[in-house]
Amino acid sequence: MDCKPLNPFIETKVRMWYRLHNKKRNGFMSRKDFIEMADSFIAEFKLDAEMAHEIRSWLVDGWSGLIKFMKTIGEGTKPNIPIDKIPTVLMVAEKLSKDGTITEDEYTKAYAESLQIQPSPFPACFSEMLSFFFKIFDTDKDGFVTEKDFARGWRCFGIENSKAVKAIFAELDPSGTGKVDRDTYVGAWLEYMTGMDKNAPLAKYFTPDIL
Ligand SMILES: [Ca+2]
Repeated sequence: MDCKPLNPFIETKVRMWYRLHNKKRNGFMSRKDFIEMADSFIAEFKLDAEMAHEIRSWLVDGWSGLIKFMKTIGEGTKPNIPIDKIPTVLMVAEKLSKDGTITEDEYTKAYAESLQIQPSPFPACFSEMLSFFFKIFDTDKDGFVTEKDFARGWRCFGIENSKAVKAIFAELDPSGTGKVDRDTYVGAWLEYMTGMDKNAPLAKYFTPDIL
């Protein structure tokens, strides 16, 4: 079964995100690329074994994680994973489990499937992942992320443009407190991946100029 095309604005944003974290800028992401990305976080934030394991499961095996997450939807009832509606999610998870490469088109299609099945596992699963990253970035555990830690984290994702990162941080921290809380961080990413606001902080700055 083929899923509907994504809304063009959301598709543009999903493709932009793929290009941003495709550090080699070669159009392909392999298991090895995701392992390298996880390793850069582990080194930069000196993650302990438990956190290192968790970041690998999110970054390297994220699509398999999404499939597992779907088993938790409808708690108390028998999980009913609509396999026929998410063929690209399954294919991408399978490829990345075996060091295959995924393309931008495959990533975008898998994303569309995961967003369009009902109930979509994406917002809840993605929020959990974002909260985990926030925990990493909040290095002094005060419940806030500073601009410095924010920039360190985003560099690990492959976003080196410090001017853009500074501008995004300023949008997330409009009163200039120098810190951003978890709900603001998670909300900004959820808006980026699922929302329609063209002036939202990430949508505004995640443009080809940032690459
Ligand atoms: Ca902090």
